[in-house]
Amino acid sequence: MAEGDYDAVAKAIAGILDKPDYDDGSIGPVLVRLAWHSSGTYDMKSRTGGSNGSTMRYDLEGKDPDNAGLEYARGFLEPIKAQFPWITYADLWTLGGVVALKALGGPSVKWQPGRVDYVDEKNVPPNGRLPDGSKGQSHVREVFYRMGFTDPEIVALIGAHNLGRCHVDRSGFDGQWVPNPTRFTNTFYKLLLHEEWHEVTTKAGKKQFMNEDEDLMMLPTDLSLIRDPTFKTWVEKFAEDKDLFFEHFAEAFAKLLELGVRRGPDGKAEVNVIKHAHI
Ligand code: CCH
Repeated sequence: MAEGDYDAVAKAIAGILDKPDYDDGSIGPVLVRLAWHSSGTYDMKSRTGGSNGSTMRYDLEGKDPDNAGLEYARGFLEPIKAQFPWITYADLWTLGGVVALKALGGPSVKWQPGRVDYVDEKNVPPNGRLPDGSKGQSHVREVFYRMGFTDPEIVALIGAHNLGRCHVDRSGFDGQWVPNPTRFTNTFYKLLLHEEWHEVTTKAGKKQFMNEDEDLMMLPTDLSLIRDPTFKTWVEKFAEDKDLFFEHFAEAFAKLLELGVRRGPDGKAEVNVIKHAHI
């Protein structure tokens, strides 16, 4: 297989997405989450974190409770890494999300290779940079503004909750957002607006919201998208117009995967240096 043939890698990833004995029959949703969590550590001010470096390989980030369950996603991609040893993990994990999204009916997302794998754990970002589902709109804004996103981008990105589910043994939250969690559409926004949501406490003690039939759920952060008037205008637009949602999502997801990736003339990304305090 020719080195640098990313189309071949993408095809191989597409070939392993169906997995009847896992969750809802597809590893796609957890691959999308891996791509997001590997990128969502970015801090615009210090220019640290992000998908470059594949720092989740190191325990400090890999064992962050916010990343619980992503060891499955990383494991699912190991056979692909074995088949194409020249691809970096940082490129593989982001490409995995792009391939999964498309295969599950989502938009095509622009993706570029060139991320490197850091050779030590010096530049692993600290825990606590990813959003906490128990919180509200000011927390959501704080976390996503730190990455450099705008309100419409935030609402579009969280629309990824059209896919997959919460696992009580991973995050403490429990259930799925939409009836078909392996088909990427704008159903999440429609349900946010049109279902009646009431608060429940999960077996793990987390507060979340359920619809009247108690077969669908929302996180407090999801509900904040209709409690905040600016967010809500975007929820309404995306609920009404799937194409508009897809356009916004594709742009914002591509931006997410590029955060902190500064390529040199050779196409390879530079190291995002975390300055450690001098003691
Ligand atoms: Fe998410 N997400 N996410 N999410 N997420 C969870 C699952 C998925 C938050 C919390 C959670 C984004 C934004 C947010 C996915 C994609 C994205 C879970 C359950 C929690 C909790 C984990 C478990 O138990 O397995 C919070 C909070 C925010 C923002 O406020 C963004 C942005 C994206 C992608 C663009 C996907 C996909 C899943 C399903 C994973 C699976 O395993 O099925």
